[in-house]
Amino acid sequence: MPAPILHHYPNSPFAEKIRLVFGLKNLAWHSCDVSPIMPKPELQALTGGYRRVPVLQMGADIYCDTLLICEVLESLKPTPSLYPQGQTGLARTLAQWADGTLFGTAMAYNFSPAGGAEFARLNPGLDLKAFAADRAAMRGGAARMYPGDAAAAYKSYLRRIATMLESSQFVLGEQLSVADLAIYHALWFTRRLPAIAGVLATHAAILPWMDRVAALGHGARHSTELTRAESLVIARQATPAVLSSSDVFQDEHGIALGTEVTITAESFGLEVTSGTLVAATRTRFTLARTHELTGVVHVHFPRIGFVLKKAEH
Ligand SMILES: N[C@@H](CCC(=O)N[C@@H](CS)C(=O)NCC(=O)O)C(=O)O
Repeated sequence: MPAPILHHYPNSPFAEKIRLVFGLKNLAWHSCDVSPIMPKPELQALTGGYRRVPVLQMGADIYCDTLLICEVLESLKPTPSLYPQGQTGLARTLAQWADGTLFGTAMAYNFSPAGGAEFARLNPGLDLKAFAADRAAMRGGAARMYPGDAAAAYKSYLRRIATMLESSQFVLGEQLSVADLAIYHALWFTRRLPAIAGVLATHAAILPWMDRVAALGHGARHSTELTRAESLVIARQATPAVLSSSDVFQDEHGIALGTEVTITAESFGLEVTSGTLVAATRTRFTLARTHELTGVVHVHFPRIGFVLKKAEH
């Protein structure tokens, strides 16, 4: 089994979610740094186009989106589980709300004028104009929430989260779940901006819970950073894992296995990945594709949040 490689950057909240999964499961992993803005030629050589962060690489298997990465790491090491027994639907649904609604609201709050100025102060090396232009292009013209609306909604959501924590250690009870990690990563970015982090202290339960989640740590991160070029060599020297024969093909699109297809995120970062559809299970798609820098790789996406189409020739 090849060691997991996480393609990420330090400031990425979604990457923090996965770093904490490594901590929860005490997994060994390699880190490979990605630029926070385009261009990202090495990452896109691996994914075929998808540019969001993080991406998990296991040899010549490339897993996009934290929804899927969590499932992959859960199969790699089932305990401690991200999905407590009897609460799997609730944990996944709450995590989806957090990754979508809560995260969008938190980021609009974080990049309101005071938070944006603090971010600029703490990241003097970052070209802020290029960063803002990159994210505006990723939103594809969709507006970000207005600061006042974001502040009001964020405060309501923090009240709700605090209520969930009134009588238990974690949001769904005494066992941590994927919902804690999804809620946590949105708040984590706010906490890194001291000028606006005070909002997290308005409810007594939130910061101690954040400390409990942070205490998971990041697992056994290899002490040496993998270079982007090395990650490509690893892909080239590996062969994609054999697809499980027990996975039932589920066709919802009228697209047979073996068809040339494209996969695109539903929103935010619409770069297209194309390849041959080699698996379509209940929950994920797998494309086989070839790039001169990687050889044949399998790129995996969750169904939820992604659009599958036949390639146009
Ligand atoms: N649904 C995706 C969202 C990932 C996401 O939006 N990541 C942010 C960073 S936290 C991103 O990719 N930003 C643009 C970039 O880094 O290029 C997931 O769960 O992985």
